[in-house]
Amino acid sequence: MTNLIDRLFTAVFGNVSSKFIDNLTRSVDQVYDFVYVKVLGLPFIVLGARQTGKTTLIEWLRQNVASLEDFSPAPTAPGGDAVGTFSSSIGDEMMRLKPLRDVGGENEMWETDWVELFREAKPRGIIFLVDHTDVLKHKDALNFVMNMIEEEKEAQKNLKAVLLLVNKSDLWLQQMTLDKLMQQYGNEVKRLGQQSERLGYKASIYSSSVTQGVGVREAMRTFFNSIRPQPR
Ligand SMILES: Nc1nc2c(ncn2[C@@H]2O[C@H](COP(=O)(O)OP(=O)(O)O)[C@@H](O)[C@H]2O)c(=O)[nH]1
Ligand SMILES: [Mg+2]
Repeated sequence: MTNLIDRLFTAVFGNVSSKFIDNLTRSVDQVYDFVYVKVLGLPFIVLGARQTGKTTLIEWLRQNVASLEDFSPAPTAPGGDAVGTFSSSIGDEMMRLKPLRDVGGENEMWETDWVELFREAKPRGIIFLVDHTDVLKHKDALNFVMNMIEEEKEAQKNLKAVLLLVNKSDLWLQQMTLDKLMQQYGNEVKRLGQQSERLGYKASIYSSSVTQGVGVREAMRTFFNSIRPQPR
């Protein structure tokens, strides 16, 4: 019998095309990638520079999604009201996103740029992952994402949450608070707050250590509560 979680969990890993990277930065070693994820019918994307912990986060989610409040995958959940209706309404997008017949759930590489991904997936949420290094690189990419949200009016309508997850706290939280670290992102944080108010999505900033399991459950719970369909 296939694991219920596996059936309710889709993750497509992809590279960001070189065109996108050229636009964002001239440096070859600064590579970005993404994961497109769908849990219980709710699509979201995880963006960020390589080595920030995206794959590790997806693995954490796969193992822990059942323990996130409101996301216990009861056997009836896929047919249940809110989620079921929602799933069927994004059916077409899913097909277009997965032209390679069967992605087998994970590890299927898919090349695109973030704008194309955002346009196609119309995600309910974006998780933007950074760590304590390379602040300039992360700021660049974060600004790019906010521009993208601003410009893509259609996809923008579906967006309910943006989570900025500052990962690897086990490596920096002893020396620095999250507030202190975020001071380096002052303009971006301000812009995120203003944009979220104007466009009506929930912006949040959390620190986490995905490998140590610190802070990640709380961040994910907040994020999922924001992207799941709210009862009218
Ligand atoms: N110290 C520390 N390392 C982490 C954490 N999360 C991920 N890593 C490590 O960072 C490296 C890159 O992680 P990965 O998930 O492959 O990053 P991705 O490129 O964004 O998918 C791996 O060696 C992970 O074990 C964390 O919270 N703390
Ligand atoms: Mg990865």
